[in-house]
Amino acid sequence: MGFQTDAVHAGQKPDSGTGAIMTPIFQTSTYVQEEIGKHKGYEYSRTQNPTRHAMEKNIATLEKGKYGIAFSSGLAAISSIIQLLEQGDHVICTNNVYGGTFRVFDTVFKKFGVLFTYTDTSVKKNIEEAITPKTKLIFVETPTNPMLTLTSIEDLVSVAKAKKIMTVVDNTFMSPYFQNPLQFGVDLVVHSSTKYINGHSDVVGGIAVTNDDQIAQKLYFLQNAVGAVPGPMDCFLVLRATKTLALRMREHEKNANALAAFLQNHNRIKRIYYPGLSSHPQHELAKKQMSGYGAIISIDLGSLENAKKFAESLKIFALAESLGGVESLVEHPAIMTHASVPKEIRESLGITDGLIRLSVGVEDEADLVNDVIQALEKI
Ligand code: P1T
Repeated sequence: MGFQTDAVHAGQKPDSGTGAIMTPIFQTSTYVQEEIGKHKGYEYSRTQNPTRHAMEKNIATLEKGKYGIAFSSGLAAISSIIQLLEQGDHVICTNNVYGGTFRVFDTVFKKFGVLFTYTDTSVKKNIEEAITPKTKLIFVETPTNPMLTLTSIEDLVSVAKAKKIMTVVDNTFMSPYFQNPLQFGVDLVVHSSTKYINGHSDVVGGIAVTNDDQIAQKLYFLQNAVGAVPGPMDCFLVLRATKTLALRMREHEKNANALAAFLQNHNRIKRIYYPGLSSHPQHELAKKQMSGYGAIISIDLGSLENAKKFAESLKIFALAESLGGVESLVEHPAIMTHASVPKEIRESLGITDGLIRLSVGVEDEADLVNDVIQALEKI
C-alpha cells in the first residue's frame, strides 16, 4: 500500500463489538481472566494494551518495519535500546546528537560501564577508526539536531555489517515520510514521536522499529521489564495524528523551503544550515537517502545578543523547546536543548551562542516569512 493508505489504515480495524471506526482508548490497567492463565492475549497494560498495539503496528508499517515497540518518550526508547547492551560494551555515537541523548549516555549509562565514543559519523573513516573489539552498537542521528549534518546510511551499514555491529538511526527529524533507514539495512530506527509523528505538541512519546525478530523480542521484553510505556490516551492521540503525517510533512517542507530560500541571502545571517539548500555540503547525499528535506532550519546570527533579539522579536514562531508540531517554534540550542553538552564541545560542533533553530510549522508561508523579516530587522 501507499504511505497515506497505510497511515490511515495500518494496524487498525473497526471495533469488533460496536463497529467503531476509530480504535478505542483502552483506558484500563488490567484484563479479567476467564480462568487462571486463560485470557484473551491481554493480562496487564504495562505488558499489552490494544490501543498501544494499534499505534505500534501503524508506525512500524510507515517505517517499513515489522515490529514497533513504543515507549513513554523518545529518551525512554533510546534508553531501552542501550539496555540491550552489557557492561563493558562500546557504543559509537554521532558527535552532534540531541542534548538529552548525550546526557543519558554520558551521565547514566556510562555509570553502568557502557563505553561511548563520539565522532563525526558523516565521515566513513571516522566510524571505521572508532571501532574496537568491544563495539556493539553505532548510534547515528541523521540529520543531526541542531546542525543538520547527515551521515550516509549506506556507508554506516556497510561498515557495521562487516563487523556484525548493530546500527541505530534516530530518524526523528525526517519522520517515516521522508526517510526509511530500515530499507538501507539499518537494524533499528528510533523516533521521538513527540515530534513530527504526533505533530500536535500534545504528547511525549517514543518508538523503536525493527525488522529483526531477535532485537524485537528483546525490546518487547525490556518494554515490559523496565516499564517505560506510553498510556492508552497518548497512543490514541498519536494514532490519530499519523493519519495526517504525509499531509503535514508536505506542508512543513514547502514552508521550510520558502523560508530557507529567503534566509540564505539575508545579510544579517552569518550561516544557514538546511539540507534542502544546494549550498548545504551534503545536499547530494540528502537527495539520495531522503525523499524530502524536512522543516528544521538552523541559522547563526553571530552573537548571543543577536540571537536573543531575533528569537524574542518573533511573533508567530513561539519560543519553546521541541520541534515538529504544526505550530512554528524557535529555540536557542546552546541555552535550551543542548545546554547539557559542554561548551567547548558545543562550539566545536557549531552550536555557538549565536545559533538559533527554527521548527517551521504549517501556518501560511507568507506569514512565516514576514515574521522572520520583521524579527531580523530588530537585530
Ligand atoms: O523528548 P523526547 O520525546 O524524550 O525525545 C528525545 C529526542 C530524541 N531524539 C531527537 C532527535 C530529539 O530531537 C529528541 C528531543 N528533542 C527536543 C526536545 C528538542 O527540542 O530538540
